[in-house]
Amino acid sequence: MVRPTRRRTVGDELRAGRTLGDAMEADFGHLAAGPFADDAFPSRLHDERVSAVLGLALGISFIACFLTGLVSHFAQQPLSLGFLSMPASPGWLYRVTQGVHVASGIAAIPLLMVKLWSVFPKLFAFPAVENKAQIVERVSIVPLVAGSIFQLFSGLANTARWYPWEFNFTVTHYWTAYVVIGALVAHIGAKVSITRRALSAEARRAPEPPGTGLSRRGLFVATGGAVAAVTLTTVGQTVRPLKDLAVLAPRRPDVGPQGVPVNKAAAGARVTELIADPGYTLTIDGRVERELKLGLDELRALPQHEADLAITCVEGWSAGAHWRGLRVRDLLAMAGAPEDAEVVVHSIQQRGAYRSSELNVPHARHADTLLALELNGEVLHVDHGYPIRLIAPNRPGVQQTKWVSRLEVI
Ligand SMILES: Nc1nc2c(c(=O)[nH]1)N[C@H]1C(S)=C(S)[C@@H](COP(=O)(O)O)O[C@H]1N2
Ligand SMILES: [Mo]
Repeated sequence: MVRPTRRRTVGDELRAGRTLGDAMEADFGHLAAGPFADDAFPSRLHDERVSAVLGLALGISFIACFLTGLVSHFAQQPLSLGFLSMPASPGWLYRVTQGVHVASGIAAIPLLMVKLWSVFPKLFAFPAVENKAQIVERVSIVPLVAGSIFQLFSGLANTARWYPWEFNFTVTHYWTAYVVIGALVAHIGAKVSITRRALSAEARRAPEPPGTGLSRRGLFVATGGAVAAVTLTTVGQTVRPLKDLAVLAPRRPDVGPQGVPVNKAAAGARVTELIADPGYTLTIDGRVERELKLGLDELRALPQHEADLAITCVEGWSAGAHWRGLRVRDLLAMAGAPEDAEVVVHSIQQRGAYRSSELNVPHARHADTLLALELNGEVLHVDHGYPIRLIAPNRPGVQQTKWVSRLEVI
């Protein structure tokens, strides 16, 4: 009598000492079809070394983007978080960190696309996991991929001032950054040994994977070319010598009244009538010995100072310009403000997020922190903040308050 052989189950295989992956394969392998079949993704570029090299490039750009993003975030915190406050020099620092932030984010877009393409067959891997540790690794892919796509898309949209959403961009972009970096650290931890192997000198010398079609080297050249193309066509928004190449940048750093771009025009800020008032005055009050109210003629008669300073918009463009006006520290001294004065700079603008900003002590005391009356040799244009605007070194553009009407010493 022939006893029917019982089908061996995953449990039998595991008891026989097989790994989870092999046991699944033995029991269910015959079901693997369509995208789950071994030969479903024929390109030879779904390859360990391709994924590792792209992963390394992406990791570097994400970390650069994250750290420079933190600089920008902390630069915009209120004075009460003083230990995080920005120094006033070197004057070019924020321009560089914010330029790197936006450029590394833009460069990451083609990198992420190619990386996702190189690894996407793993979504259909059969069996889905080989061992229990992989469950954690696979689940952490969800916040990593979803968060990365969200950060790059929302950041890019922000550079174009396009807000197709209801949430607050800065808050959401900031907190999601931690989700992505946390998931990235977990991912690097899980992949560190594979990555080491795939990036080793030996793997570099190894022949191209078998098959036809684009080679690994060809893919790297094409991806590098895409990164170079998106960088060179946008970075001119902040790197002046490349301005003529910046065909994909939302801003050209030399296009605007008096050769400087404008973010919020006087009409949009509803200040046109307020600034045309002949009785326009600058008030200096708060923690001062004598409150001052100075008319425009009085301001123009005071000693003027000149400085070359950049406006660096958080959106990624920056423009250097020549400014002339009053040193804030001279005005503070006139009013008898204490040495450790911090200042809230108020605009005459009645509504809007950026109608005031704060000066910490280093900024308030810096010789180049000006209330400017002139820009590039002319009286300030209304859209640049006529009659008076703040301009100071090493500071995000959102804090370069226009149409200033009051310095409140605190
Ligand atoms: N009162 C006021 N000041 C403001 C703004 C504003 O909306 N209102 N926008 C800020 C932003 S976001 C930037 S980038 C700079 C731009 O200055 P500009 O228009 O002279 O180039 O002004 C800043 N000062
Ligand atoms: Mo800005």
